[in-house]
Amino acid sequence: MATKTLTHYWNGSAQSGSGTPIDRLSPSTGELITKVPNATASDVDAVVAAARNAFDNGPWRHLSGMERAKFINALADEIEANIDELAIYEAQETGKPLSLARGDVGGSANLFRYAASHAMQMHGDVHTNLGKGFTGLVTRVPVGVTALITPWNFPLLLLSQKLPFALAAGCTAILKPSELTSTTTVMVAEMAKKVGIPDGVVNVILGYGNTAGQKLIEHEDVDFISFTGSTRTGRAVIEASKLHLKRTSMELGGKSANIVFADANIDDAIDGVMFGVLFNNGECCVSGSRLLVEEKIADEFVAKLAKRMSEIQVGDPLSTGSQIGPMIHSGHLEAVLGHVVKAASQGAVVATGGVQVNTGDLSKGYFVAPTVVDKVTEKHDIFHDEVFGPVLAVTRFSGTKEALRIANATKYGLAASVWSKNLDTALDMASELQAGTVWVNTTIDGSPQLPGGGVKESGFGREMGQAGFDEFTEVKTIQIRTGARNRYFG
Ligand code: TXE
Repeated sequence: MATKTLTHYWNGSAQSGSGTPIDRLSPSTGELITKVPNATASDVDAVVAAARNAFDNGPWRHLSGMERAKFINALADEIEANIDELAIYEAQETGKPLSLARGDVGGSANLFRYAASHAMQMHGDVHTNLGKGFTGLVTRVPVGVTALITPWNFPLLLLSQKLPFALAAGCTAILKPSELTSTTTVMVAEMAKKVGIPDGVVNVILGYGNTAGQKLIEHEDVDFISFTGSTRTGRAVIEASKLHLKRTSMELGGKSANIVFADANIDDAIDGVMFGVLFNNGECCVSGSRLLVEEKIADEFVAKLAKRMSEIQVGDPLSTGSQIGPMIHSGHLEAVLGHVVKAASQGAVVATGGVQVNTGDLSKGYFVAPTVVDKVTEKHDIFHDEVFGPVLAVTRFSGTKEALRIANATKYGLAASVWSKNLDTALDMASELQAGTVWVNTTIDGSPQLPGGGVKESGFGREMGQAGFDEFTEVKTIQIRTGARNRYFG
């Protein structure tokens, strides 16, 4: 595909901006694939002014929920109609296999449809038993101008966990994608225009996080920041939000465990563990990057797993048959391999992988062989650090109590999976695991109705489900007295 040149987008039209463009090179081939403008402070002021004006003075928040739902559903139709193009750009820029990118596009359309149903159901409560002549209305109103900041691993899908919910609530939005993966976000803004969403409701600002992003989160006229990304940047966002006491929602990093008991269906568990750590090249916030396996089955389980992992097809994301693609950029490739080298130097055992794959067609990309690091304990850094690649850290345990202690022994709390056919074991674990989501005999599963999010240093706030919609609303109470006033001063 030819190089794509992007522009910012506000007030319903493309805006070239004034900063020096950023070159996005393919993580598979090193070719220039996208030119991305890098917003200046005045570009950020302009995009925020557009969103502010559309919220304060535009029609969007005054439309009926039914009307907003029609627009959001039309956007879902557009996303589906453009699945081929959207998926290719996603696969090219992120390095995820094309089949997975197509799944992300379909999942995104579903999120828009689900969120549209919330637009129609947004309502409050009426209190009529507060005493004679006293009525209370507890209403839900849109939170206002929202900044939706997304990372590079699922550009469209993570945007779709935010944008349609913001739109359903009547908010206006400024989308800030990663400079590495901006194309599909701009395409969504263009589609919003095409389906007739009023100008200024969906806007995009492009560029680096520490300049464009930082200016955006500090801006007085942004009311709410919905952020997905690293825990380190999440802290910076919270710090900036203190300036004007903005509300925030944080979807941050993780070190999720797949916990396999001896009574599990072992073949299902092996498949689940592989899916958990290899899904999206391992660049996934809920990645099952730790395996906790019961001691009595551990040797056999790890041997089988390592063999299966070594057979995975690593390749160009656009080639059929590739099961995982390259890391997002060269610095990340080095970081991922560095975690493995450090683990080995601290005494863990690399059972398979741990190397770059750079032969033949893959010589110019950032490919990592699926990796299993065995005999990991809480003393090893790899037990705690988010690797964000196809690297599994294996720890053995004996019994439910120890499994639980080891599972909870990280600063993160995004997700966990339990593999057991014993209902008592599964439910006891599920209730005590410190995680926003627990899967039982499945992993990285879900549906738009089910909220996701973290505890501990994985963040706060929820996306999807009723809870995800509520994030974009504010509760407003209206108290009405009728009849003669019971005078205080007589
Ligand atoms: O994320 P950042 P990065 C983890 C993962 C990865 C690491 C670094 O371990 O290796 O984070 O990735 C914008 N003000 N995750 O550096 O920096 C940025 O432009 C405002 C986990 O890419 O958190 C991008 O749009 N915005 C994660 C978004 O924040 C700022 C997914 C995320 O970037 C900003 C991705 C600032 N000061 C990485 N600095 C997950 N939970 O899925 C950056 N940004």
